[in-house]
Amino acid sequence: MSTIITYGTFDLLHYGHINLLMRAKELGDYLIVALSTDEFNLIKGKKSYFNYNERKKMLEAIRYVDLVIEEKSWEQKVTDVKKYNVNTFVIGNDWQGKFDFLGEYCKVIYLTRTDDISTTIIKQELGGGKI
Ligand code: C2G
Repeated sequence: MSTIITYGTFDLLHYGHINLLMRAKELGDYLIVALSTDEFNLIKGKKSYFNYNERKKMLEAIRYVDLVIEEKSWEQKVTDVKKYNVNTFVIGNDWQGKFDFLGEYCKVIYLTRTDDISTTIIKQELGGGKI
């Protein structure tokens, strides 16, 4: 069984997230999503609209996702890769190169981000009254 792991906040879930998760799952058999906790989001400088439990519930409903775990720190990735016997680490190419160090433990793949959609765009357009 080939295990994939990816990390993120996944707030205001949208088709860019789904594209990422779908392609990640195509790379193996079992997809783990390490979901940023509300506390870690603050460290990342992010404030999510949905809290951790709400975001977890939505991710667990996605057919590509097999397990959701907490992402609490920048430093947990090597531990996670070992703990879950991960074969491939996957993330969007907005992080290109940032996690190459994981190559010592597993494959590292950066997938192309989906254009013209982001949580920030959604917030700006809704916040600006543009429905
Ligand atoms: N994503 C994408 N296309 C978009 C928006 C997001 O492919 N239009 C991808 C991102 O590249 C990331 C995943 O969806 O792989 C989750 O996006 P975020 O929630 O923004 O993740 P981020 O805050 O970058 O967290 O330790 C790593 C961090 O936790 C990553």
